Amino acid sequence: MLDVKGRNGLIECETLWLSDTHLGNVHSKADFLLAFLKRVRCKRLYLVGDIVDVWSMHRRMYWPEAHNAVLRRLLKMSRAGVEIIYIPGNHDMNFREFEGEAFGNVKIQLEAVHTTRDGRRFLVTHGDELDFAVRYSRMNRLIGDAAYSLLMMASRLCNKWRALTGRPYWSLSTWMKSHVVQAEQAIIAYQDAAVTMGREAGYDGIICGHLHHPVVQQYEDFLYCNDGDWVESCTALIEDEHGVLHLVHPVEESEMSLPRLQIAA
Ligand SMILES: [Mn+2]
Repeated sequence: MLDVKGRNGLIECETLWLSDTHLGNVHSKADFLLAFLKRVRCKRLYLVGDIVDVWSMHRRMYWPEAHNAVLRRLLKMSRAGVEIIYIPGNHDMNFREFEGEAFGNVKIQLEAVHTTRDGRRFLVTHGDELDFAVRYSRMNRLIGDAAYSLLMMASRLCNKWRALTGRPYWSLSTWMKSHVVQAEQAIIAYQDAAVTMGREAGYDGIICGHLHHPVVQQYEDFLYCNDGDWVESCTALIEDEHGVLHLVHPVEESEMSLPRLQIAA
């Protein structure tokens, strides 16, 4: 069983997957991420892409102390013996040229194969290579860079107003993505493409990020996992001592409240 000792207790797991932290982007929820990292203990950590948002820093340089604190925390985990595998995504694709290199205990790989404690083999990849599945869909326009920034801005304003009026945190883009039919169809197309790719390569499942749409979903004998992001949903994926994968939501509802933990299968 997953060891969760209360709201501020430690979260102990075998493996942790994080992606789409978008450090360097004004919308990154680095404070929440740092609070989560201080609570979690794992043996292996996969950073599944878009960890540092190099793209957004081309437009605007943004690097507050909290973003350095996250990197310091990751290095501390690495020094303490956590094996860290960094799989660059599309926003940090500059680091793909370091494929096969290691910075201390941090290994850079384009993808990874993870075997769970119960012997299942998962392909771990950021997932932007699956964009072809949604290229012509409305989703592409929705999460297109400019539109996405605008949406995030609207969401921030909305939440400022909600905080001022005592309402809990609410994710506009999460709401939009799940309410716009075309976006839903695009997510389905993306997931189907991920399942097909993983299945044809002989894996038992796939673990990716990129979509900012956290979910653990069974497709017959194949498991699709998306670890989410730290821009909107603030989620991570963990493997417990039995090899079972769980999506964790350490931050919920109120941006003002302390991180809270919820577990979905
Ligand atoms: Mn991405």
